[in-house]
Amino acid sequence: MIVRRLEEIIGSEREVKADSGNWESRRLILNNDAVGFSLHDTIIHAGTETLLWYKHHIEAVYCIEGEGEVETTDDGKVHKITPGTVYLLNGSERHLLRASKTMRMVCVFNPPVTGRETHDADGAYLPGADFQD
Ligand code: 9YT
Repeated sequence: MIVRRLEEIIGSEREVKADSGNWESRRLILNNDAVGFSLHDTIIHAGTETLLWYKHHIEAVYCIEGEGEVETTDDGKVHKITPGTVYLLNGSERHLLRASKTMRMVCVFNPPVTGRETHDADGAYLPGADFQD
């Protein structure tokens, strides 16, 4: 069994901050834990808009604090996000994530991220296979 606490992750290499300053992601479970998913506690800062497009990953995003919206860019559909809302990117949807109040999200990625991915120009993470430990 593995036990980790957010307080150990904050300020460590498992805490990743976006270059844009829009979000930070505290990676609780990563690829090298070898369980088939990664689990992140992510903060999306108020007043930000982020274009994301996970072409190689499925992501579930569960809001536990704050308020915002997610828009799928193909069809312009906008979904309000409040605590208790989950959205599941099961179709590689390109999307815009906006926070009106700072949001705290629990994110699960399959395949798991390694912790070293950076978003490319499209807002995608490269496949984990390129980054195996
Ligand atoms: C909700 C979302 O996709 N935010 C971007 C960061 C990502 N969740 C991550 O790497 O934790």
